[in-house]
Amino acid sequence: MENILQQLSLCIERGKVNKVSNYPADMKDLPGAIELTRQALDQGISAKDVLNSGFLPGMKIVGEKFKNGKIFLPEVLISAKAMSSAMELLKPYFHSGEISYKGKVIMGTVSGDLHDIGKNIVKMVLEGGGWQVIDLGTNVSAEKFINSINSESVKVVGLSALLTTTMQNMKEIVHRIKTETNDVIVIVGGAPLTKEFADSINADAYFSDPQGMLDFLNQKIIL
Ligand code: B12
Repeated sequence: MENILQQLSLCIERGKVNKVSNYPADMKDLPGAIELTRQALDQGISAKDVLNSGFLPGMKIVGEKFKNGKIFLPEVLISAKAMSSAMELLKPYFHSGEISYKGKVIMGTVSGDLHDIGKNIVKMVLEGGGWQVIDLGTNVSAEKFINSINSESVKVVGLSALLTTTMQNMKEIVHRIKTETNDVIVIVGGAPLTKEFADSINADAYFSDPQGMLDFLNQKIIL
């Protein structure tokens, strides 16, 4: 069992989607994340073990390598593709309740801002870490965040901004979330932000990379 889950983890880390994919070249013709997930489930390995000992360790390595500058954006995207393709096979187990997410997080790019590449990467890394992400997309207003927090009963929100102008909208959105909802943790990120700015708008935390947010959620938050 350990062997197949280690192979699965490696496929996710290296971005090997399935047997027919030629990437990465040194894994050509080997089974990929999809085949190994199917094989593990067919062998009677529980979906929970496949998730916890196959998917999560692979994406954890990816998140850490990206944080430390050892890999770059394209590699993260390829790993995320391997993970999300194989994750399709686990979906029925989430629906049946056999496996559950660690918790739910709302993500969105703030009003006026259409940049979503960074936000989408954060989303993929969080999903790869076992969190369910409700993605509100781009140009998201305070109302939309607040409505979603209430209707989905979510306690963590991640806001992204890429423009120095829309950073200012973030201030208003954080303020409204803090005053119009109860005990919601607001995490902010995006290239122009700093920890000082995050503190000045009363955000609960700032991270420059997805792994920082994932580590924070895993360590600090029990939902
Ligand atoms: C791609 C891009 C676009 C694309 C966006 C496509 C898309 N779907 O996202 C398009 C062409 C639409 C675009 C439009 C504009 N852009 Co633009 N764009 C960029 C560009 C080249 C890359 C941004 C990017 O995706 N980076 C890669 C991602 C992975 O990085 P990231 O977003 O920072 O995310 C990482 C971290 O910050 C963090 N993170 C991000 N969000 C969050 C959230 C949380 C909670 C956490 C924890 C972490 C986190 O994790 C991510 C992964 O590590 C940058 C320049 C540059 N090289 O950065 C300009 C840039 C951001 N754009 C700029 C500008 C000015 C514009 C426009 C105003 C141009 C115009 N005159 O029309 C418009 C604005 C449109 C709008 N209303 O939003 C300026 C901003 C300048 C400023 N000071 O504000 C930049 C810096 C270019 C420049 N040098 O002038 N842009």
